Amino acid sequence: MTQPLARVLIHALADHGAREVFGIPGDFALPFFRHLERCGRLPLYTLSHEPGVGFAADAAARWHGGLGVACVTYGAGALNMVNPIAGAFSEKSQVVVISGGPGVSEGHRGGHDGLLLHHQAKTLDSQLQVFREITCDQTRLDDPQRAPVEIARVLRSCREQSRPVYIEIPRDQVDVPCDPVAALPPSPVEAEAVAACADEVMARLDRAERPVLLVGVEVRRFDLEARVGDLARRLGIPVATTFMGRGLLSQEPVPSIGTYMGLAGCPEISRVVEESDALLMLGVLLSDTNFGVSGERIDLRAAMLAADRAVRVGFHAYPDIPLADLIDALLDRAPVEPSVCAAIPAPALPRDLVADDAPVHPRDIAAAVNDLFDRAGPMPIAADMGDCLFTAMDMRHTPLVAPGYYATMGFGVPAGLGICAASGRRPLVLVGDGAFQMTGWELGVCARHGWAPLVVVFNNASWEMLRTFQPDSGFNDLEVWQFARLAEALGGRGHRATTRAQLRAALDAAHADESCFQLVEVMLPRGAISDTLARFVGAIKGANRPMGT
Ligand code: TPP
Repeated sequence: MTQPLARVLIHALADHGAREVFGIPGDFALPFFRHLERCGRLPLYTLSHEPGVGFAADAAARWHGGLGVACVTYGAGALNMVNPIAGAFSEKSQVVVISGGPGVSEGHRGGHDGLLLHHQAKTLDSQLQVFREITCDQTRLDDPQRAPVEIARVLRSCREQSRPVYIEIPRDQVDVPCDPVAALPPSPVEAEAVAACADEVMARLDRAERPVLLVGVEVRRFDLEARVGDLARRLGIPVATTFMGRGLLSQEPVPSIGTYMGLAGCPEISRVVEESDALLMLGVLLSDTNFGVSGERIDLRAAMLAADRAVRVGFHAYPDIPLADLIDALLDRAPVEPSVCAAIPAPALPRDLVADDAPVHPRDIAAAVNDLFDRAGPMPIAADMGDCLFTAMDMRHTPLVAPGYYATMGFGVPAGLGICAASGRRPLVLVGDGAFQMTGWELGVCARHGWAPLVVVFNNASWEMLRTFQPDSGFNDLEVWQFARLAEALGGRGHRATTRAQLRAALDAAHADESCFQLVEVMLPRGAISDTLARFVGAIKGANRPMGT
């Protein structure tokens, strides 16, 4: 039975794993938004600025392992979302961009016969061309006959490749009758290739004396945490997460040794991973941040890597092996009962904050958060780029979303809102003052949607991470904004802490009040940075040193 094209798209999104839509309308998107609201299949959360929409959709996708949907208008709206979608592409997040577009009947104007269309950049296609670069599949729904197969293909690409996709819906096509979308079967996989690959991986693990599992974001993107946890237990292999994968398997009882960060990380963890004689990397992105700036400390040619639907075992390459298929094949070959794992203690985290009048150091924030989690239970964390993310490495292992590789600022607050929508849970948001200046205003939408995140602003009146790279700079100084005072104006409650005693009191008060968002502004002296950031910057400076110095 046919339905308006907009409805067909909404149902297809939900059937492929979307649970909500984030968006900001515009005249090219109004007809689609009308359908979204009336259809009611997916809740619609409007925000204030398109970067926030993109980040929230990305975080929602990361959280529930389904599709995150970002719905915007043509030109001024969609092009405003290029940065978050580029980040989602880099970090393999399943975001669907839906943009309204010029009607099919308007398509021949734009320069040929007179009037240009507002929001148009260079040509009517410019936006599609831009998104071609940062999405893995695209379609413009200008033919209702083909629309169901186009939608099915694009949404399958999003799921299978775990990268963003782009769908443009011309504003005059929204109500055109259209057949429903039949989901495509998974792309075919050669079972014998999977078996051969799993045999080789198992043989290497069996021979090894010091095997280690290093897990990365694809494990979460493809909803494989429970299966990987099972595999680690049955094989009796210790598990480390990458920097990007921090938070993975935090709900699983696995022999965890913490987060690997190479030179930037805890030396004991680095030693275990780097000295492994069979390092199995599952869903790991080979990036500088994941490998503590340099991959040279690990012999990547000897390691085993399953990512991007391919597996590399030493010099052997197996194309077209989805991560889930490999893990299932390894589980088939693993012992049924758990195996003993030689204990490798995870490093101690800061705890037991001394609540005195001393100024606050980022380590104190980690201790205060750990104390809070110990007392009241852990919260999911959304972190921005900046020292707040490095400080999060000293917090208890709990689900975390953060731009650990693409490293864009502005992610933290909207990502926290994405978690609110996607999980119904209250997140802890960590954000620097510089990043808060970019997207912190999105907290103003909390009252409308009934969200009450707990936000901690690391206020050092500085782009401190950059100052660490370049200590003699003046341009990294920021003014001291009164963020706690802004909270009330945005419908929340603010707390300001300058001492460690005030920090504890502020966190406790903020945690106790769930009636609105809470903003705890922690004043930090310039130059006070986490040990992890200090090591990270030191490692980068070392890596960039000219040869021979
Ligand atoms: N613009 C974006 C969108 N992302 C970036 N990563 C940068 C610029 C470059 N950058 C990296 S860290 C940083 C900047 C500007 C400073 C971050 O400042 P703040 O949020 O206050 O955190 P802090 O470094 O003080 O911990």
